[in-house]
Amino acid sequence: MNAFDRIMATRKTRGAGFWVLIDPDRTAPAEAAARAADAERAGADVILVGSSLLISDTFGDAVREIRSAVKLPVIIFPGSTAQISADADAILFLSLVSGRNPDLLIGQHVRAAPAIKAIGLEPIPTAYMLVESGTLTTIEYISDTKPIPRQKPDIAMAHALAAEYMGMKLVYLDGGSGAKEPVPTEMIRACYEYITLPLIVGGGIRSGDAARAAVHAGASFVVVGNALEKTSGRSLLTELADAVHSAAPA
Ligand code: 1GP
Repeated sequence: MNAFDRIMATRKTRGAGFWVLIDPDRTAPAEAAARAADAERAGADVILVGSSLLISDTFGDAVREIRSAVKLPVIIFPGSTAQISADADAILFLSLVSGRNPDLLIGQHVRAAPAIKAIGLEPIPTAYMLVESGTLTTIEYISDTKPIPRQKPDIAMAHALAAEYMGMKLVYLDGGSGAKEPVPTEMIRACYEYITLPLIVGGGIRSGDAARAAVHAGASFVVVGNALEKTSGRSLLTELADAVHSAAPA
């Protein structure tokens, strides 16, 4: 089964998927592997690996060590064409559709696609939408794009529908790593009710309650990164996994 089918299967069997994001810039490869194994034990469904800005040169090592530590799908969440590895199961082939930066809409994709094909990595076409989060996030600064205003669910709906009509397979509503506020539940719900694509939601989710609220509003997959880096993470991991798996769109 390919990675896309595996993630869709977890959505079917568990209601929603809990995805743990590991930033190779903030976690040395051996520690990244240990954190991925902890996440797997706690019930995570996917390990995402990536960073909107990569300073270190350990990306390849991190993906390889994580791959050997877990059976879960290891999926790249790339910040640039530098983040490609044959050791991953798949890559979110992201187009930053909420912005108007052509390099992040199509430019980097043209440069990356031949390399992705050559190494046999599975691309998962994903519309990436950056949502205002109450602080200037790294992704907002680096991408040089304006996030969708928090009080404008209609803007998110129109972008999500355009992405669906363009043939994307997933829509990622992201406040950006370290977001002050998670994506508003009203915006998640508005997109959930308007389109048929599964929604990934992340950025600023730090508790089971916040994760549960995202799933209630219609998220199929919830991503948590930052909050798990700040503690040893194990009890929070279990809390988050249980919250995501016991919630359902209401
Ligand atoms: C960022 O959605 C991810 O792109 C995760 O965000 O690090 O704030 O959990 P956090």
